[in-house]
Amino acid sequence: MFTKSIVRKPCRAMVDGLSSAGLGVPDYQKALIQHADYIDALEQCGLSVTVLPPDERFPDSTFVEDVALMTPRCAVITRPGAPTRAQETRLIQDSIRQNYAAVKMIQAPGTLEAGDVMMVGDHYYIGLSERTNQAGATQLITILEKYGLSASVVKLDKVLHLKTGLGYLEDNKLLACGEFLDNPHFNQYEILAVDADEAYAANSVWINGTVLTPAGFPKTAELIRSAGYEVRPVDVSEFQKLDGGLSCLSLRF
Ligand code: CIR
Repeated sequence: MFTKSIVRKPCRAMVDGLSSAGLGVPDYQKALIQHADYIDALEQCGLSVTVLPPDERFPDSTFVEDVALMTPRCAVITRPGAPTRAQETRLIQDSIRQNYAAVKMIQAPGTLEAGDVMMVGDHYYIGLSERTNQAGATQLITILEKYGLSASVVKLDKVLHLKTGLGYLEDNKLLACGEFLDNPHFNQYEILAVDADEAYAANSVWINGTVLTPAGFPKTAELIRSAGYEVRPVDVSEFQKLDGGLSCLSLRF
């Protein structure tokens, strides 16, 4: 169960955020409304929500998931591979330290964005991507092992982050799309296959029994519902324009 979360309000400069989606420029006012709805959804799932202020220096800073990994035993401040995001870790440190006694850091030459890290109980899958390199993954594995946790790496082919195409829904159920559908790393899970035309919805998030899904992806919502979960759609279209999914918008712990 999770009890807390941290989010950061989007800044006006989000219109300059990194994007490969080809969906146009986000509408800032709409993004603010969607972000407020997202906070509401977290609260309805039983989480307290710490809302950090927008920071105009960092267009992508609303995607807080990438800059820290929160485990039940320690937190890890990452080292983002995207140069424009590298300094975001300085913004998040205080709020992490307020919540954790044990805080570790990924160091150069390692890079790691926690959108590439998926927690499955005490095991963590780390995606090797354009943002997360082997050195970053190796450091994270060493840190996690020190706390009695385990980790393994998965090489990514197409997606931005590991959790762009995967969402662990607990109870051995794994939402998966594209390159992850027949990946032997995930053979042991019951795969809930997301259709290619709803790939964005693979980034759905289990929170205390409810699954938050992006609004507008009815087949995936039904897939999750028929697997026995309560589904709570949240409209995050303006964040999708920046390649950001539901999970990217919060740290949950
Ligand atoms: C970026 O490219 O870094 C942002 N525009 C989107 C980050 C999405 N984060 C995530 O998937 N965990």
